[in-house]
Amino acid sequence: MTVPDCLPGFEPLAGPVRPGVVLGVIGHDIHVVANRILEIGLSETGMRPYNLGTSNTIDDFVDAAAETGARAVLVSSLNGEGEVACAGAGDRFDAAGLGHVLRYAGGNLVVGSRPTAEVERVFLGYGFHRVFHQSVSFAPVFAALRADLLQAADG
Ligand code: B12
Repeated sequence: MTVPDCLPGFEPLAGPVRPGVVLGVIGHDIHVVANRILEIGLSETGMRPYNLGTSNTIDDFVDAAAETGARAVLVSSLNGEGEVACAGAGDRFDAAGLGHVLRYAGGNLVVGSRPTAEVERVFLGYGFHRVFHQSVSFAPVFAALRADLLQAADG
């Protein structure tokens, strides 16, 4: 039996190697389920995941992107620590000469209940390109990532 390289609808992106994507959970947050599923999904949709697991700072994502040449980072926060820990994320990437690296944040990004639009505004202000607060499906994340990577390659 031939095992397909990618899920149907997610054929390999152009280029000699699969695009690298760093993912991980920020802060002292122990929620790992979405992180593990995201890693599997990235592989199955044509990406090359580098999973940092839990207990990361924004600088860990910056360092990993520099070391791997990743084209995107996916930052998870489920317990809400992200609101403090992600502040200034875009500036950290810019300072490392990695302003071109796509930055997504997702999970339960703040402590307690807040309007999604407000949470998105905070994280976009931190320099993330896309924000998925309490989203329910992974497929739109992978579709958006592929579209953004294609657009970045064209631009
Ligand atoms: C399982 C669970 C636990 C387990 C975790 C086991 C483990 N090792 O993973 C245990 C029991 C240990 C636990 C502990 C705690 N938990 Co808990 N936990 C949950 C629970 C029930 C499910 C989380 C889960 O795995 N869901 C399944 C995955 C697939 O979904 P998800 O995590 O929601 O992620 C989705 C999206 O957010 C998105 N996503 C996630 N990351 C990313 C990243 C990117 C880039 C993108 C695009 C998308 C994305 O993708 C997923 C699919 O939609 C949720 C409540 C709930 N029903 O969601 C609470 C919940 C996350 N926990 C919560 C809390 C508060 C805690 C504790 C602080 C409780 C305590 N006082 O001790 C501790 C955490 C301590 C710490 N240091 O972090 C809160 C967080 C509230 C907040 N943000 O304000 C929640 C929401 C419960 C609640 N309603 O209050 N928890």
